[in-house]
Formats: sequence, structure tokens, C-alpha cells
Amino acid sequence: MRAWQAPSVPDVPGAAPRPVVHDTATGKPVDPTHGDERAALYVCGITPYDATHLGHAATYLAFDTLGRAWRDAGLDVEYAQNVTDVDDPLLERATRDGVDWRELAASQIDLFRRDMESLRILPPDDFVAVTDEVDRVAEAVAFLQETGSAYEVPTPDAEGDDLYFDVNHPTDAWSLGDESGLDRETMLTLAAERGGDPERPGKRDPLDPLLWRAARDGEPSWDSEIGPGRPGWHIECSVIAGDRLGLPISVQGGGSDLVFPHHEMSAGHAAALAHQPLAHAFVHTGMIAYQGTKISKSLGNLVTVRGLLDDGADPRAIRLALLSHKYSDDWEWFDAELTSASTRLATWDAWASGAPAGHADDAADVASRIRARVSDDLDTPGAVAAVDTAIAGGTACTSELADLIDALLGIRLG
Ligand code: 5CA
Ligand code: ZN
Repeated sequence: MRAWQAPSVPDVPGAAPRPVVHDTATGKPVDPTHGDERAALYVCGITPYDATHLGHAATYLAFDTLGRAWRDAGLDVEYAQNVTDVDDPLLERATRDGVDWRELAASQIDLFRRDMESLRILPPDDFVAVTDEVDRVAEAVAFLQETGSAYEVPTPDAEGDDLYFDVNHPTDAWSLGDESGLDRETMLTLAAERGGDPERPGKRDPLDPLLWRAARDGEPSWDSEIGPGRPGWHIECSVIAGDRLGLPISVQGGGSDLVFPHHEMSAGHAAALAHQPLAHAFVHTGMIAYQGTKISKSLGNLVTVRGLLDDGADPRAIRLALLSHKYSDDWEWFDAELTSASTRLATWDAWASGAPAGHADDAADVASRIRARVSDDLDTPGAVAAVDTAIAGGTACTSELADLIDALLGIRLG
């Protein structure tokens, strides 16, 4: 599927360090490329039933920053992102609003593209709708069934039976808990909250996740070698990441609400399919809250990118507001965030467009400092502070320094 228009990214001379990121699975900072010249990134994409909110924007911006840091370090970056364009929350919203689920998805994907473009987020090389990959998912589920990792659960209200993944079937590259490190009780709670069905009778283990949902009346379904139905959630990301990037990938990314069950189970499926870990590192962004609770489409406490832009916000100020927080922190958005980011942006713009005063040789040190901060687990607040300090200290904004700020922070000054 078409992604969106790529922003221009200046090539900046000079050496940048290889980025190190925090891996949820080991709890440690790692170079997820393992020293390779190629970096493969998969980021879990949207479920397109409502507008892009600031939580989505912050998550995609964090991985945009990682892509920029890898490029600046001279690596070849390959990036894939899915769109969960058939799933229960989307179907429920379409029914509630009396619209066709395909039209709802298509219109929300279009809005997402526009928002990503406005924010100058680097597009994925592969932007993949799950509805375009149903055959591949069915093939993978058939393979899991043949090799003993998938089983049928009696489903009286459907044409065939739903298929589940057996989390206890041994694989050589994963066992339950490897990615999330959570205890069983927490897993059970989170599975129930986040799309799982631990209470469903007939499963071997309450934590076993759905791989394939057999066709029901009134629900979309596709004919396939495993009967008519549609993909479960986690398998889509394992299949798309493996097909488009090859396993193991460098980074599997998403918000921290995906640590369990989504990324844990995606890793389990990948191991059962390919005898490989899904990723060298699992990188998670913090949750952004508004009015006291996590911003969420289902809760409705949305601050949308489109809303802020329609109210006249400079998209660069939205970027700067988000970059002023550490990607992995949970934090709350206040309207004042945008006001202070706009003030900061005006100061930066004046600095970059004024006659170059100050010490030009200091500019190279500032550039090194920005590179060091960004490559150290995407410390964008540290990079923002480096620019503030440079301005306060009278450093000149050379064109190389302005280019570096554009290349790494995605903000074109002047
Ligand atoms: N389609 C699935 C992933 S395969 C999904 O989670 N879609 S989503 O639309 O709900 O979320 C898209 C991305 O935004 C995910 O990476 C999710 O973790 C992230 N996200 C959702 N809400 C927030 C939030 N409040 N703060 C930060 N990131 C968020
Ligand atoms: Zn995903």
C-alpha cells in the first residue's frame, strides 16, 4: 500500500555514533543491529478507526528519530509498518457509526498519512494493510497447525473452528515471558484487558492467543486453505515483519501497551514459524496521558494532531513539544506544552535566520553533542537542551548545524 511523502533529510558530514536503545526483553541498552550495516525496523501500525492522537504521533516520532539516527550513522535502514485494517475495535466502531468498515479504515488511513506528512515523519518502505496479507497469514497458521503449535477450539457459532496458538509447545527461540519478563498473574490480567480471552473454554492454556477467527455471520472473512475466516492480531505482525524484513529484525517497536500480549505473542509466533527470535531488541514508547488518563481512541480523551494543526499550531512546534520528553517515559500532555514549544521554536528560528554571530567552531561541538545525545537511547530532551545551551552561550548557527538539527530532529529552522 502507498505510504506517505518522505520529508527531505540532509546528509551531514562527520561521524555519528551508532545508536544504542533500551531493550525491554533484557532491560539493557543494546546496539540492535549487532554491528551490521543494515538496520531492520518494524513498528506496529495503527488500527484505523479514529484520528491520529498525540500518543500515536509520539510513538511514530520516536521510531522516526531512531531511523534518522541510524541513517546519520551511515546505516542502510529498512522499515516496515502494518495497518490493522480488520480487527474487532474497527468493526465495532463501523457498526456503531453505521459505516462500512472498509470505508472507515480507508478514510482513517488517509488522515494518518496526512498527519505523518505534516509532522515530517519518515515513511516506512513497506506500509502493509493486513487485508492484503490474509493469504500469507493463513499459510503461516496452516504451518503452525502442521508443526503442532496451533490447535482448534470448538466454535459452535462459526462455519469452522477458531485456531489458537499453544504457548507451551516448545520452540527453540522463545518461551513464554522471554520478551515481557512478566509473571503469569500479570499476563492473565493484561491478556484480558488487551484483546485476549483467557476465560474462553476449550483452550489448552488460558493465555493461548487467537491465530485465526473462523467466519461468523455479519463479519468479514476470507476463503483460505484453513477455511473461511480472518487473522488474529499478533500473527499479522510476525508474518509481515518476517516476510518484508527477514528474521531476526533489529527492532520491534511500539507503545508500552504492546509489551504484553502483543509483542510477546508475536515473538512466540515468529519463533514457531522460523526458529528465529523476532527481533534483537524490543523498544517501547511510554504512554501519553491527557486529563489524567492514557490518551485512547476507546476512552475518547483525544488530543489529535489534526485538531492542533486546525487550531493553527506549527507542526514543527508539535514535534518539538514531543521531542522535549524522553520517548520511553509516560507523561501527560497539557495545553501549555504547545505554548512553550512554540516559544522555543521562535527562539531557535531567530537564531538560525539571524546573521551568524558567535563562535562558528563551537557549532561543531554542539553538533557532536546533539549526535551523542540522540544516539544514547534517543535522548531527544538532551539534544533539545544542547541547542538551548548553544543559543544561550552565543554559538553561531552554521548551515551544517542547522542541517544536523533538520536531519536528526526533523525540524527545519529559519
Ligand atoms: N494496530 C495495533 C498494533 S499492531 C495498535 O496497537 N494500533 S493502535 O492504533 O491502537 O496504536 C498504534 C500505536 O500507537 C501503537 O504502537 C500503540 O502502542 C501506540 N499508542 C497508542 N496509544 C498511545 C498513547 N496514549 N501513548 C503512546 N503511544 C500510544
Ligand atoms: Zn503489531
